[in-house]
Amino acid sequence: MQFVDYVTIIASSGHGGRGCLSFRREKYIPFGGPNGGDGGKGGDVVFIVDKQLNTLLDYKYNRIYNARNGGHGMGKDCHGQNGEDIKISVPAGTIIKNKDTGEVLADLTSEFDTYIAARGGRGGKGNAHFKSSTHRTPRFCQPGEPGVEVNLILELKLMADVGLIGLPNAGKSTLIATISEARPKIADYPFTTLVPNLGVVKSPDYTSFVIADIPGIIKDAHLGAGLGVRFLRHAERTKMLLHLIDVSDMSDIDPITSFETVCKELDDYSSELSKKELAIVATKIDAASNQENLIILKEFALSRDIPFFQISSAAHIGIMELLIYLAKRVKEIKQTQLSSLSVEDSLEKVNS
Ligand SMILES: Nc1nc2c(ncn2[C@@H]2O[C@H](COP(=O)(O)OP(=O)(O)OP(=O)(O)O)[C@@H](O)[C@H]2O)c(=O)[nH]1
Ligand SMILES: [Mg+2]
Repeated sequence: MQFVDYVTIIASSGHGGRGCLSFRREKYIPFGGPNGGDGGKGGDVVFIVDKQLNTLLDYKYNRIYNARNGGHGMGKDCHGQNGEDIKISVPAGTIIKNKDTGEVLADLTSEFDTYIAARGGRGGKGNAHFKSSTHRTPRFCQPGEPGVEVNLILELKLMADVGLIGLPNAGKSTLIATISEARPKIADYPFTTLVPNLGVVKSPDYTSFVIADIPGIIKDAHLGAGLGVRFLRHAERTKMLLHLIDVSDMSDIDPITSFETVCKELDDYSSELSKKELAIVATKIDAASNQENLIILKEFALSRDIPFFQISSAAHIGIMELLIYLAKRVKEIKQTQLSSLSVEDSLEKVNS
């Protein structure tokens, strides 16, 4: 399936129905009084999260969404029909922005989160609404309120706990295929992975977390080299990053240069991202006959106090240790985030 993480759409809500001007006319009932009903409300445009989805593909080609108008009010106090809402299902992690101002309108992260992007116009009041003891024959009614049209940007930032980053061919897709049910394409040429892949990892303590394989980053990616850095937006919401570095004999790049190249691109993309918790993973150690690169990288990680792991996805070496560590850290980071949120909440309550 094609992965689309950025689309622009036009959404308009329905016009409210017109109120009705009418009087009761029946045999033997003179001066029956006003009985014009109210108009129906215009339909809303509503976004709702559907966890089954993981792309915005549906909205790439269908870009215009119009909710239905409200029905007009009718005589005999009949209310016009309310216009039907349009429900637009989006994947979790969709950010909705106003295209004209760039303002973030909503960030839909959990299942069934909803956002009303365009509210339907109110129906106009019929003349029955305006009768009073002093005004018994109101000969007026209200028109319905117009709907609104909004230009929106939908941007998807995947909701993963751990992001895999590294140069092309570092072994990112092989690792995600080893530890989850995800089956990305794997090959010995750069840029095999062209779009991010998600995998659910069942860790040894029976908890699970989501891992994202982010397409390879190369020098000058922020200037558009290779696939560029646009997929790095999917690393922004992760709790931590795993930086994979090939230390096998096949690698023709020194591990520290490899590390620094990717870090520089992260930093140029966003300083927030480069501050994210990181662990270094030396990959393909089954094919490292001379362990020079491995030792250099390990010493480098130790000197910088960065957690270090060495694995071989092919020979299944070191995978379990890595999983135990990831499950533990993801859980701890989630807990700190939750407790800092509740502290913020209680501070807000005290202030208000
Ligand atoms: N010997 C050995 N080869 C591996 C291992 N892991 C990956 N490879 C090989 O390395 C090559 C690249 O692996 P991928 O998993 O496609 O690398 P990637 O980082 O996803 O690459 P891009 O998608 O291009 O960024 C493939 O030929 C894999 O078979 C490993 O643990 N040992
Ligand atoms: Mg890949």
